[in-house]
Formats: sequence, C-alpha cells, structure tokens
Amino acid sequence: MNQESHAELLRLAVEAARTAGAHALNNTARRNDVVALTAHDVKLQLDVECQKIAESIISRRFPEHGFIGEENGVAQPLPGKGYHWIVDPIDGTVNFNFGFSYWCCSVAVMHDTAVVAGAVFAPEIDELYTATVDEAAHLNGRPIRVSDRTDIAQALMYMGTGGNNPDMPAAFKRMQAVSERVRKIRIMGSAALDICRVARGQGDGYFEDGVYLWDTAAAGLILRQAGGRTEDLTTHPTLRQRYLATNGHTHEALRVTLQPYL
Ligand code: LIP
Repeated sequence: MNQESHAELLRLAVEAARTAGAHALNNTARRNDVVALTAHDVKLQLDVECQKIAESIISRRFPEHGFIGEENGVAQPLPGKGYHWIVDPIDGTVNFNFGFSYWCCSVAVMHDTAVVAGAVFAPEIDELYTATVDEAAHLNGRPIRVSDRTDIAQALMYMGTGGNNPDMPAAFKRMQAVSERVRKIRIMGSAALDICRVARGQGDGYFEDGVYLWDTAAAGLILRQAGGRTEDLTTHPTLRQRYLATNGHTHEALRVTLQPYL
C-alpha cells in the first residue's frame, strides 16, 4: 500500500467534513427526521446521508482505504494495518436536532494504529479545526495553542454523560468530584468540539466515559498538535472510550480526581 502524504490526507478530510457539514446545514428543515431513538440519544436521517457523502468523497480518491464507523458495530477491534477513515457525520446530534448550533462533522484518518490527519468542521459557527501528525493545529487557517493554566482550581472543564446507555449515577458522581475541584464544568453536547475548544485554550480539560473513537479521533489529534494531552482511561482499549483530554498541565490532577469514580 502507498504511503500517502499527510497534507493530501488532510485536504481530503477537510473536503469530506465541509461537504457533509454543508449538507446538514442546508437541510436543517429536516432535523426532526429520526431513524432511531433511545432514551438519551437520537440518530437522524441526516446522520446517514452525511456519512454516505463523506465516505463517497474519500472512496473516490482512495478506494482501497477502509472505514471505522458505528454501522460496523462498537465491538469491532481497533484497526491494525493500513489506512482507515473515521467519520462522525454529526457529532452533537441532539444539539442539531434541537436547533442548537454546537455540532460538527469530524473526519480522521488512521495509518496503522496512529491518527495522522483530522478535520473538525462546525458549519453553523463556521469553525474549521485541522491538524496532521507533523504540523501544528489550526482554526480557520490560524495556529492554535492550549492554555497554560496549571492549577485545576482555576480550570474550566468540559464533561458529558456518555452516549448510548449511559451510567447516569456514575457520570454525576464524577461531575460532582470534578466540580468541587475546578472553577466550572460545562456540558455542551459535542465531544469533538469540546476537545477542539481545549485545543484553542477555551477550556483546560474534557472528560467523558462512553464516547467512541469517531467522537475523539480527529479532535484528539488536533489537541495533541496544539500542545495538549489525550488518554483513554479504559483498561482494555476498544472503540468505546473513557476519554481524558487536557492542556497537558492539568492532566495528572484531573486523572487523580477522576480515578476513584472510574
Ligand atoms: C455525542 C457526543 C456528546 C456525548 C453524546 C454523544 P453524537 O456524539 O459528542 O458529547 O455527550 O453522548 O456521544 O452521538 O452526537 O455523535
């Protein structure tokens, strides 16, 4: 298999994220077309359409590359060899469904076991975050950097209750523990955007148990390339994650705070 240029992979990730995101934005009138509903989550017809749009753009250019996504089941193993694309067509689906502008399209590409390029595009607020493994992270073409806050007592921390079948009592115990140690927590509803906000210094950390690789792959790379640190706190890595993402300086203190509640 060819060794692809990271710049070319990023260009394609941006095209896929922008095109899929534009499709969702142009069709907000259909934001209530639901294909699956659980107690705390929703899957929309537009999720399905945007996924197909992104995947067809990628497949046209790289027909031999694979995809990792929800439709293949969450129990699938992490990929081993080759190029795999990881698309979350609408991250923050519930927000989109309610007409709240905090949602995005996330596209990452993994080579063997490492994410090498990623794009997160939030169409309604016009934010495009990008990074490759050998270049700095950017927001709308300008370099971004994590905050330099070290004391978690002054930190802003993004959190979430998890996707499907969340363990609510456990999630709220963690939120209480973190709330008591930091300045404020926020529950915004899009893991990828939350992690990108940490990458640009609008917050110092993010934690959620029960997100998936497609929520975090692109944004995690963007954060690392902006100087931050990411860690899956599960003991047996799968696509489902306990994801801690920080500016680096607050990482250990946040992990220690969370540990008794994991
Ligand atoms: C969502 C996440 C969000 C989390 C939700 C869900 P989706 O992804 O980004 O932060 O709290 O439970 O996983 O389902 O909108 O792609």
